[in-house]
Amino acid sequence: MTEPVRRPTVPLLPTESRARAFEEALSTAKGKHLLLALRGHPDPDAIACSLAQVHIAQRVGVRTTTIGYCHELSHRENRALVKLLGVDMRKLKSFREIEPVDFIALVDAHDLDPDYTDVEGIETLTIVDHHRAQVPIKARFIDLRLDVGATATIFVDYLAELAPLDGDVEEDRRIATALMHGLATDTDDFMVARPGDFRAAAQIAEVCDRDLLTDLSRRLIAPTAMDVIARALASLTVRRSFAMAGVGFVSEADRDTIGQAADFLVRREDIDTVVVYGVVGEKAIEGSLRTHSPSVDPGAWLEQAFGSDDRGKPYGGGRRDKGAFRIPIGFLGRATDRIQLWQLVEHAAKTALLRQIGEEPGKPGGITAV
Ligand SMILES: [Mn+2]
Repeated sequence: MTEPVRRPTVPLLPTESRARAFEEALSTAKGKHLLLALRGHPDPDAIACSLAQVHIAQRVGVRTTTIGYCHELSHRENRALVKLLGVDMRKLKSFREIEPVDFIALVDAHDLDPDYTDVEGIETLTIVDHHRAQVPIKARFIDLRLDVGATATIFVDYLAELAPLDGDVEEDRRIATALMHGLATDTDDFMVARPGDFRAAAQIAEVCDRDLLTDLSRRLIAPTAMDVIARALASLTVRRSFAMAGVGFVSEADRDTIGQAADFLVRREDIDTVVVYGVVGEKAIEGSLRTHSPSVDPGAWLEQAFGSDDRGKPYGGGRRDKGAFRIPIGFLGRATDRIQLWQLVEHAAKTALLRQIGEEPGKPGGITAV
């Protein structure tokens, strides 16, 4: 076979050599225009890695690097990040909206967002990501590491090798701070960080702007999430170290608030596991589990509690310290008496959860019918 094959660099290069290979690929864009095309709603990890790649691209002589995105900066905290760090980002749909793009680069994603248009014929130069590839990926340089909690960790590696950050340079401090923030948000404040993430954080800690980092990590809670948390607190039932809360009806746009409520409640001192559930979009009972109990395996636990659908697929799944479930309510969703519908859901969910923790519903200490 003489056909040239662009092999992914992943299986071929040890991590130490990848920084140089990344630099080499990037230097193909010397004097050219590179578009860092972010996928989905840009998050702190993706934004931080973009800043790092722009920094390295400047060093190798890329003429212009544009950071582009096509979906809103959705959380106020992400907008705050962009503002506080003065990140120059361009919202665009068509690649023709900006000066001609010579090459594309992807960070924290391994395929181009399908919502971009006029992308044909432009080569993807580099892909740096930490998500398992769901689709075949193609680029001149690929670094896909599944053993890190954030793409920021990979960029800390590159920077150390290619363009060490200097604590006396404002721009360098800004990049380090963004990377630290990306690392923190992608690893749930290092709770699920891997050894590589800790090493990366240690490497950039000295260069970070501590005040700016504090401002960035003052997490905001959306009013809708606050409302769902309030409902969860009002309906909280605690049994030994287990807690559960039903939050009623939640719109599809606000489904993440159920997980946020669970994140909040699991911090209660006397419990180690919590399940928060609600009816989302009048279509399904959805719930989130959070635990720091060593004996609770979220996936197995939820499967035992709620079982499986007709095809044998469990309603719930999870790993490590979190899990989620979704049980379609089908025709019942059309019921116009929402109070009754909720009572039914609440009863079914509580019954299943109490059985799972070994309490017989309806018996003293259990629940009584509403
Ligand atoms: Mn990430």
